[in-house]
Amino acid sequence: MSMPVTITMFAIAFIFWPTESWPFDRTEITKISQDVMNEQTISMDVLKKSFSPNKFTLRKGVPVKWVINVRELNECNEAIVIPQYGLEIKLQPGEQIIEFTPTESGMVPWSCWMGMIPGTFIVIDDDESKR
Ligand SMILES: [Cu+2]
Repeated sequence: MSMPVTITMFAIAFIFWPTESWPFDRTEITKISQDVMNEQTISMDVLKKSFSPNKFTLRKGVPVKWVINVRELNECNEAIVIPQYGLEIKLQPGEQIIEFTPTESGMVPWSCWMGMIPGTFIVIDDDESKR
């Protein structure tokens, strides 16, 4: 089989290959990597006297999944307030996921509902993190 014939056959196979079954579907690959770029997940344990960790750096404009693992629930830590976002999160034992998108850069303090156990989000511009 001469080279030009082989190339032609491959070209024909490529043209008639059903798009759905083509293993290297470019649109699918692009979609997955965009999803990774377009969300940020943070995890935190709720303990008797602390949130651990209690300081997170977030990228502005990127949806956040805040995985809260409540291990030692009590009257003090049963709710988290984020005044700047107007959020009050009631906690239950076990894992819960809070989703939000920070729209402004800067410091966002939060705490237990009594203000005794503190925490902070540091929201940075996406441009800053690329530099
Ligand atoms: Cu408290």
